[in-house]
Amino acid sequence: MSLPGSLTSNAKLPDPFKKLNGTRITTKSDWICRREEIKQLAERYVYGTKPAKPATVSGTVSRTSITVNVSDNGKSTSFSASVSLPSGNGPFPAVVVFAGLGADTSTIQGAGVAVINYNPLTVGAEGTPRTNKQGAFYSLYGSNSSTGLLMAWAWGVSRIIDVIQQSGGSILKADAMGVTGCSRYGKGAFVTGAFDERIALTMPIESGSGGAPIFRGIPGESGSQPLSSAYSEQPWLGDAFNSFTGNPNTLPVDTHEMVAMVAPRGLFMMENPHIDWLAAKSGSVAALGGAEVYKALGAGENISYWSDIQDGTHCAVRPEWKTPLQQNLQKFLLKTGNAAGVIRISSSKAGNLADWRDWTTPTLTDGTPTSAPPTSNPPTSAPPTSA
Ligand code: MCU
Repeated sequence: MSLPGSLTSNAKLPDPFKKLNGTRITTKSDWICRREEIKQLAERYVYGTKPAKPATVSGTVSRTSITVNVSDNGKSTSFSASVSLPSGNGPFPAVVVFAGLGADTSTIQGAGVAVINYNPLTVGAEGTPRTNKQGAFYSLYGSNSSTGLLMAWAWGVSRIIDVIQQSGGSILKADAMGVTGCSRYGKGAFVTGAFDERIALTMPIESGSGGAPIFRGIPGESGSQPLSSAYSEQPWLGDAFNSFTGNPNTLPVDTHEMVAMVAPRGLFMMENPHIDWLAAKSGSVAALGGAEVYKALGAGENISYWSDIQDGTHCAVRPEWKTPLQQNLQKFLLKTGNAAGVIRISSSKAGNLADWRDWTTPTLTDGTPTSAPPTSNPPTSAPPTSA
């Protein structure tokens, strides 16, 4: 695959169904290749590269903690996360909760799902210049790595999943894992779910600029955190994003396609319309745009978006999100429910997808990819990879 040599300005959201060679995908299987293109664009222009699983990943899973030891490039590092199990015997599904902020952990545990308390700052520290990034990720890949903190945090979660997969599954189930976090950790949860197909349920909360909201929407959304601010406040985004903070229209990718990268897996996006800084209007467009890919894949019921909330406190635990949270946990982690996804957009921050797209949503057939030789039993969605 060759990435575009020169970038052209496009005020509309890039067509998620259009391949880099200019043709549009026609089958559900084609999405596997198109998703890979989006992934590579997002790494190159937005977040920085996510290295593949390192040569050596080892560690332990106990009823109270997970340790991760990693070696790559002749360097070694380790980090850990604490575990809180629900009542019962297990093995349990689990949600990785970024830094505890804003997540309704009592509802998660009450549903019979374990909480893995993940401190992303040990993997990618805040408060450093871009030229001297710190944390477990950067001790392996270099303090001058151009990969931003969000992707470093995502890489850390992927290594936790590696260890759980290798653990034999007597305590935690690697095939029933979710991720959540609020605010800057909502940005992290969003990127984590997009880039690891082993994650069954992704739940970003109030992620704001640099998270789920479409980049193209930020300059025109009154009071939202400017892209230049999100880029410079912390090295969350990759260094390459610097070229786009003044004009996101030249980005060959936008966040509706990161939403689409999660498809057909479970996605529950929670946003706050009461704080302009959080860019919920642009967030609604990301959800609506990405939902078109979910629909085309026949998975329209797997995405939820909810910004219709009363209390404007940033990262509050909210009564409105409790039932949909339980339904998402049941459907995607516990496998005991099948509730349809819910889209509830606050009227005060409702974006209009029609304003943002010049493409239509195709009816994808179940056929074999147009770009690959026929197989006898084509997959309808991308198989899990060891991301
Ligand atoms: C929404 O996430 C961020 C926001 O991007 C920052 O500008 C602000 O300083 O912090 C928010 C946050 O993480 O709050 C906990």
